[in-house]
Amino acid sequence: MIDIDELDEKFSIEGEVGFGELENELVFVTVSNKYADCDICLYGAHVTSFKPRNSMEILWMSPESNFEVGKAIRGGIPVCFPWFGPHKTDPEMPQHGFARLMYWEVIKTETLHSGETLVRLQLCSSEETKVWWPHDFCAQMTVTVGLILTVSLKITNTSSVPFDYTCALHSYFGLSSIENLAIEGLQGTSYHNQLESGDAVQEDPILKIHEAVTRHYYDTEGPYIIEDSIYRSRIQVAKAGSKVTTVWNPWAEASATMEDLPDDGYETFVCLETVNAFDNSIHLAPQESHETSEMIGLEVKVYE
Ligand code: TA6
Repeated sequence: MIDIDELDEKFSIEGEVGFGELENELVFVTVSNKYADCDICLYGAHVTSFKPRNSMEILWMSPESNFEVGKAIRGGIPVCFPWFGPHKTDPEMPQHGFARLMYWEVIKTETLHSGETLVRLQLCSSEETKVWWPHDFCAQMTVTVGLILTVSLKITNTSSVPFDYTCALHSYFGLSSIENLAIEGLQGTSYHNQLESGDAVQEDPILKIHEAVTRHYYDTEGPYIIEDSIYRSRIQVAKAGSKVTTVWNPWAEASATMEDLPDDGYETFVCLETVNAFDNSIHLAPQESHETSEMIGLEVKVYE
């Protein structure tokens, strides 16, 4: 049971950081500073909203998302850990790991000298996590809210034996329409097409999406631009500590089968995900850490 008064007492910052039950009794940290507003759900360490001051919402949330313990939130930035996608050997295990299905603990809030706000959440191994994964670990999700939103997932191996994990910051970006989307920054990179089980190289400087897409781009550094010609927006997505970038849109047929997505939900978002998986799973020796980070900001382009 989360005690909101206790959280407030320990971690609220007047006029800047607060706590409350926002969606169906799930507890959120709300951040508001001179740069932006941001909501982070403690369930999953899940950023559900990032709105730079005087600007549009950057992230997309499904209007039919579950906000219920035991189910994943659809939209925002799901944290996938300690595996990305289906479990390697056991189809009964939750897709994308268990980190997005657990409450994280708040361990720090701070106003930085820049006026940005830092919020740090933590999930460490316990009897509950060991039902799914046998390893001792500590995961920290640091969210820094400024004109740029930085989300950083740091995993530390707190055991005496090495382990491997995969992970993703599975970000959903809002669009006027998928037809108006152009993603820049992937030209010349090879990718695995999960839907056709084949590999290819992206020749075009711009990726446009006209059908279901699940592509895992290898050896990618970023940054990327998500351009929306009707919103006249250019969202820049940069990353660090990640070698794979996944682009996902389910399109109509799959959307219709997903209970937490409207049938036409695919029309107004794209996922551009900061990933470590496949040939780039992370190996951690005892006491070693690795950080996977994503930096998201809006660039306003004036069209002639
Ligand atoms: O990252 C792409 C992907 O793994 C897709 O295959 C698709 O299933 C998507 O993530 C969403 O997964 P979820 O478990 O959140 O429905």
